[in-house]
Amino acid sequence: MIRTQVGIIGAGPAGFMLSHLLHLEGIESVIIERSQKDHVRSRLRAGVLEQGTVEMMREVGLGERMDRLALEQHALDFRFNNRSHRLDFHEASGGRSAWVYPQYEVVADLMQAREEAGAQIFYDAPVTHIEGLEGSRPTIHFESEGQPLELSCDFVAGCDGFRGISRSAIPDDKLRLYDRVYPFGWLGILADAPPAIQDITWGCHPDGFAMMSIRTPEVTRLYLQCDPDDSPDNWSDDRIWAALHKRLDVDGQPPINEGRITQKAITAMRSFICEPMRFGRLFLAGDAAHIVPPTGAKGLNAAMADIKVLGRSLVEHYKRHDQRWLDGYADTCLERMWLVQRFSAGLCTMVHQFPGQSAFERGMQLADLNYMTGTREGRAVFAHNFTGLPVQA
Ligand code: FAS
Ligand code: PHB
Repeated sequence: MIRTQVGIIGAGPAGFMLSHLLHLEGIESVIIERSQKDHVRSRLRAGVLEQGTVEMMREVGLGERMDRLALEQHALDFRFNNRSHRLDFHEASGGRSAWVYPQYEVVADLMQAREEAGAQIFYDAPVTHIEGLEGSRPTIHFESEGQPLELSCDFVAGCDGFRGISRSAIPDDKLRLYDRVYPFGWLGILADAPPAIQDITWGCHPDGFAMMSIRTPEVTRLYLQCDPDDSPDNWSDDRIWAALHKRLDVDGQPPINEGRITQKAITAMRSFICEPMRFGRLFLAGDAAHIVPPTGAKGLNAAMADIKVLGRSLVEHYKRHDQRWLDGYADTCLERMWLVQRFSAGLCTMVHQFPGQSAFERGMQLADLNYMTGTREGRAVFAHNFTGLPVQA
């Protein structure tokens, strides 16, 4: 039987950041991860960090490489009615920004920090079940190198993502699940093509949504709204570039740059949230508790916001024997997460074309886009949400 203070299921951004935060406070943890280390490191996923996530990385000593490589973003260029509508969220938020710094870089920084600190991390080690959550010493059962192992701990952090096991450890009669599945997905590509402009660009076109985002000065991440059941094999490079030009190019702006496509994948769209985020000594964080459509770039950032609260709560327990933070964890995270859900779902509805959408609904979308980009109040609401809502921790 292995013993620790906090057992962490999942070596994604949430699990790694929690383990790092606890280590900085002298609190022990063990991470158990079902995938192999290389797979954990190589997953593409998110690309944009909110101001609060960047500040958190700096506060925990992980700012140096990020500040060297991250690309600070001040605006988002909305394209509709064949025009560019630049929304300067830096100005509209009183100087807050968003940064392009891909999730795989965040994970690499966290993984390196934990390994340098000698963290105990089990890779290729699926958790099979958790017991004793309503007692004082839960046990996490997992497999490593074909052998069943057990981890005894004070608390379990369920950082195992949407398809993890920890949420299912909460009895059905205690769980309330809220779900919305969208009738479209995103075909995401990575291209060796420099960004045409330095702002992330959204195309809100009658053919469907498109985005040009940035990864490095030489590499762009591009997305096209597509059928959720579509296959990347149906999208030749020519078809991809034709659709991106049609949805993103407008008068008065340089057309998007083409280049060698190095990655193609389709992501489904979903809004999901589970209540409660705590059961006994189990605390859910990140995608284990909630999913947002990637439109608002909130998935990774919402995970980090949960961890900031959970880290503070565990420190208050261990260092000051104060239970109030742990007792308030779920409510604190859920209050903020419902606002993040609202922003992400609202953006998703505003910029995508829905099957069978009426002309009136298209009119409403254009009215929302004009209000959000064309008024000081609309820009302020977008900026407040896109650069990141405050975290109570
Ligand atoms: P993660 O899913 O990152 O990590 C959970 C970990 O738990 C995984 O490593 C998994 O292997 C492990 N695990 C699961 N079950 C286990 C078990 N039984 N035992 C042990 N380990 C187990 N967000 C954005 O903001 N912008 C985007 O553009 C974006 N694109 C995305 C594209 C895709 C295809 C996906 C899937 C997600 C995307 N997201 C995006 C959201 C994504 O970034 C998540 O929000 C983020 O990874 C959440 O981090 P974690 O909560 O740590 O969960
Ligand atoms: C991304 O670069 O992956 C990205 C950028 C902005 C968004 C969503 C995703 O709103």
